[in-house]
Amino acid sequence: MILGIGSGSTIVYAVTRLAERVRKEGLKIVCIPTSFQAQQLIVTNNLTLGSLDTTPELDCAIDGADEVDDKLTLIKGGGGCQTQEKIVASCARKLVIVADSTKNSTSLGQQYKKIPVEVIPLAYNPILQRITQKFGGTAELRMGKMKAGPIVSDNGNFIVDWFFPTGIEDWKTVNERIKMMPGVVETGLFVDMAQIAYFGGPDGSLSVKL
Ligand code: DER
Repeated sequence: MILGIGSGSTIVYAVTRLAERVRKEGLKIVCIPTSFQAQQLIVTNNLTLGSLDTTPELDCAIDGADEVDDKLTLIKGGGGCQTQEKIVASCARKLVIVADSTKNSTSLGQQYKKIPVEVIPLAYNPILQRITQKFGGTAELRMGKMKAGPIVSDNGNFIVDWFFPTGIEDWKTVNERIKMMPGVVETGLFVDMAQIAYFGGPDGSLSVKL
């Protein structure tokens, strides 16, 4: 199997379990990373590291999410990795989301209030203005906590966080219009990409959204 490996904290549990099964069952799996973090996760778990250069068609990708609505529209990018995550997910026949139950919403914005947008550094200020002028809400450049200045993505870009207003339903159109803004690299809106989402509850329960 050619398997995309997402980024964030929840994926760590999935990769740990995957590595256990590969060891015990001798599964033949090539893992495609979606970030430097995912690459380190694959290597430190002694899984086979692959790339889109050699295997551009994946059987499946497993990833986390910041929020999942009832149409399986996702907000991703809480960890600033949405660009490579979306590329890898687009190459996979199936995108499987693993998250805790706090990510499970009926509509976006109930629990997670922002949409990350990766932008070319030159364009961050015009995009901050344009997004809020066109769609409302507020937007800010994501600043580092343990690094002076803005955070820099794995691709050398900035992240703009758009705190969107309530009432938006047509995420497909919003996503397309933001993507068309000069300087936007990728949004954290994953529309019509995921086929299934598994949510783990604090009591160890499991719920599934299809
Ligand atoms: O940055 C990302 O897209 C991550 O996958 C994020 O959406 C989920 O991270 P978490 O599993 O740490 O909540």
